Amino acid sequence: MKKILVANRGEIALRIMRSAKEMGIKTVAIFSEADRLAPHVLYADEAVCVGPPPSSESYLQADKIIEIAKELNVDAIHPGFGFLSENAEFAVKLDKAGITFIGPSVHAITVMGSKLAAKEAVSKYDIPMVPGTDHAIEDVEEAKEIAKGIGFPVLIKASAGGGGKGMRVVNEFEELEEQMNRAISEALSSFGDGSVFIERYITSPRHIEIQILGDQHGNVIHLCERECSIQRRHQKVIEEAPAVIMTEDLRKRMGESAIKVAKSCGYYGAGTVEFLVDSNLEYYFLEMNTRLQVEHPITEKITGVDLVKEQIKVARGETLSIQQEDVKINGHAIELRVYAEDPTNNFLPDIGTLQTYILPKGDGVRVDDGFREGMEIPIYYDPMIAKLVVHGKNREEALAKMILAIDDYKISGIETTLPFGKWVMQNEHFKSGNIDTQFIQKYFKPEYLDVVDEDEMEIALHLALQSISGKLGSLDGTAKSGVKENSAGSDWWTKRK
Ligand code: MV4
Repeated sequence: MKKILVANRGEIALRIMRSAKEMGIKTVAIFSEADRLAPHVLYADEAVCVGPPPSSESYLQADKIIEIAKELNVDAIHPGFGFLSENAEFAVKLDKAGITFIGPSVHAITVMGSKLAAKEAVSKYDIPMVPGTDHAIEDVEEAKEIAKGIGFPVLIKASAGGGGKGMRVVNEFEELEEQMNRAISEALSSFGDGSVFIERYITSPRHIEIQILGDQHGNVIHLCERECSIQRRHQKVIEEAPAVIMTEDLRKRMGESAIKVAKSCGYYGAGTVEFLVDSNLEYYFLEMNTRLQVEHPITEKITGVDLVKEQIKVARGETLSIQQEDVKINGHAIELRVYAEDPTNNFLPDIGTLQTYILPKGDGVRVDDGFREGMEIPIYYDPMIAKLVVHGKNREEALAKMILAIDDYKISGIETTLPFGKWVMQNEHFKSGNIDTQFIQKYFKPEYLDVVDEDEMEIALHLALQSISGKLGSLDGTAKSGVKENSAGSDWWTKRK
């Protein structure tokens, strides 16, 4: 494998290219017209424009990307996450083109892409599942019988759904019929597939996932867990590893279950098995993600394993370079996703220019990002600017490092989730490890962030220096007036007071 094309953008494209370069493999970037000067384009050995800014016309153009790969003699494509990463059709096309897909088999992607097919596949492996149906139901009378057997509250889920879409909680028998009909028509219109199923509703569960790694020779190991309960609208904001509630025994059992899930679909490459964990520490298989995940760095920190390198080695047909006994947890890692979103305004995306962008530094601090100072955040893609990852010898040290790193991370021009992250790190419930998927809903109020940040004078000074040196606007080539930018900067400064 001499040359890899990364079919992605931003921080994950850079992350993948770094590991490829370390392994002596050449890299090819693809980019949309909105990303001409993006860091991933500048970092790659070669780069090709795939089309206009919208993803559907660029990063999702499977055939075009394969044509580029053929022209440039690319051996393998890494899809990153999102975009084409869990698209079985893309994997089939690559196979036909004689290009290696750095990811699992078409079969694994297909089975785990359907919740009902996944349940069916794992059913022979003695894996704890939430009580419920293992088949699609369309009949309301059947649903009533099943729900009575399970007991209320129940949850209706769409088989083709994802990210919480198409889910409906039903608290009592009287609501069931109406909610069933709504769920079916919603599933039909959103996913073109009206299959739904019913489960017991686990109230306030924790979301804990297990990282697994398999090779093409049947070996599968797990790399411990990530606690991902701090989410809003099914989007993770903070993850940590290991999980506070984990015990040696629970980790062993969940790890073994995750390996069984992987074996049920002949999994190879890096994958993640998601579980719900209830207040009695009972766990239930939820679904499997057949890709590298956003939050993979915290696992890399505590295990010392480079997951991207392992993916590449597995794709080359090599056996895993580590065995289960070699996996040891070293310290504690936390990730904060820095989104261009305003946490004081319902986390609405905040677009604009990164007028100030200064990274935190220090031992145990890793920032995976895809932007530079002066760049605009494109509106076409995910609003994640960066992942701020810290690693300490224990959780207390990791928390302290995270708070300092948030303070040292200077961003102006757009609102971000950094102040929200600091609030979480200082929250008593979070500090004691008392968290579940309802955490933000239960404890967070936007007004908790309405404090004047003492960093703001420092940022104002930075902006003033920038305008004197005429640095602003240099990245997109337009000669912006320093005075104008400076007044935008002070606007920002007064707005927060
Ligand atoms: C559940 C659940 C409670 N009980 N299933 C949400 C996304 C989808 N992947 C599964 N989800 C859930 N399934 C049962 N039987 C609660 C959730 C859920 C959730 C899960 C993981 C992380 C955050 C969540 C937020 C709300 C609900």
